[in-house]
Amino acid sequence: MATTLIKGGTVVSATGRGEADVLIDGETIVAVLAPGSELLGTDLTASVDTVVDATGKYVIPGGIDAHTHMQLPFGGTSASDTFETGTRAAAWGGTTTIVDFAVQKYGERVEDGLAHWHELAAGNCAIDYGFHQIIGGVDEDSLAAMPRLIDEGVSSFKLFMAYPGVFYSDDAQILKAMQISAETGLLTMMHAENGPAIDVLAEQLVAKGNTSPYFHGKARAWQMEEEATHRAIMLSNLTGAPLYVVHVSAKQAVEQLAWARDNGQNVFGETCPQYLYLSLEEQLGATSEEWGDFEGAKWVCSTPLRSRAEGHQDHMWQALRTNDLQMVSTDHCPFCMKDQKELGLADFRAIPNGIGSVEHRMNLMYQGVVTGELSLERFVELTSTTPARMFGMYGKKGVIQPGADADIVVYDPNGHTSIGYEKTHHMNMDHSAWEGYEIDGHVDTVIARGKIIVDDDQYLGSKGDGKYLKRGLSQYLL
Ligand code: DUC
Ligand code: ZN
Ligand code: ZN
Ligand code: ZN
Repeated sequence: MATTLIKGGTVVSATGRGEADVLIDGETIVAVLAPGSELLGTDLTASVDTVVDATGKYVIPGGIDAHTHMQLPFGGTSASDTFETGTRAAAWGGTTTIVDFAVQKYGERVEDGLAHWHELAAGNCAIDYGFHQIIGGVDEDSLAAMPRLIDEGVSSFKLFMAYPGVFYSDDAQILKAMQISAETGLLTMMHAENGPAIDVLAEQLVAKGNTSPYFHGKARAWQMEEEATHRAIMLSNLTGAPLYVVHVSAKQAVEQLAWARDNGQNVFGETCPQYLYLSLEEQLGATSEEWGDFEGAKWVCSTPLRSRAEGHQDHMWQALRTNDLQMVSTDHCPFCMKDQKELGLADFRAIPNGIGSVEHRMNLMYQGVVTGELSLERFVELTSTTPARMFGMYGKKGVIQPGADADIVVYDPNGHTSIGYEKTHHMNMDHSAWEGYEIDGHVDTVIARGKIIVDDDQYLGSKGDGKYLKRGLSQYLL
């Protein structure tokens, strides 16, 4: 097996940092050594196959993006990244594991939905991948199938309180699914927005001629997120189901989660880079020669971007520091403007929802370290260690220690990354939602299960490098 030594860097974990060399044998980390690369008197530098010089750089566990939607069918089209293009873009940005959402459509067998997702991903991924299961139709069959997901390595499922007629679950369905969650340890993931009420607001806006992308955010008001988050929390309280609320963007929803956690409930929340950096005001102001005020469609996602004047973004950063929110994922769900987002030119309700960020999450979150919003250790915890624990991968993933998979990023704090469509863009989209972002930091080397897949701006990976990850139960279960 090939051996690699990462030498001279500062190894960072969720709990601390220190200068150390990391020895990799094949796919696995075998030692974290005091600086100097000597093991029992042997100079390793001379005896390994490859030496990676990490002097002056951070050596961090590879990013884990636990919320992606490659090829998700949505609004008559499908998310534009395949597993091949999306995982390659992820690798470029220092993410070495994704957890994507397999879809059970209404009326479909859960097993068939999952099998289809395996077909889409198998042999196509640059990095390791796992699945959550979207339960798009809670009924007797899907409820019976849910416990069997655990044997398939799928230890979490997602329900939608939004999107009536598409993926939606009502309270009775949520209650039944949560009872199974409580019994089995399957983690309940919730898209918490009051979909039926949102649909009424959206219809009323469109009837008055308010059809532009900005009104997507007006219809999906923060009250709709707060209310649904509270309802999910109370159903979790009643049933004892562990609850993970995805893509939290409203400060009032964070307050619900904080309240529940302070009451001793096992509930968790994730936010995404778009809710930290982007705002409804910027979306309203967005215009271009090509698209006019439809430019704002680039940032149509759900939950929506929130008002900066109302302070949501600042509150998200704060909640990441105080552990009211525990993770940052992307909700990567890319759509091109041409032929996809433009389906909603006349009516914002027909704009496919989603932003592509899988390539940029690590850099965007590192920028939070630069600006003093996060410590370096908290950055590692939010982007890798907690995702690994939350979704039953810790030990193999999320940590640099002997026995762990050698998923490692050498990150250069003195490097620079300019984000934009013509620049560092590998996602299969015709624009970037992050145009013009300048990052004080750079992903220099990416190692996935021992293989160097990105090295100094060269891509060395290939499709099929990534393997399916059978996940265990959440390591946050009580
Ligand atoms: N939100 C999005 O922005 N896209 C896909 C699904 C979702 O809930
Ligand atoms: Zn969602
Ligand atoms: Zn999502
Ligand atoms: Zn470089």
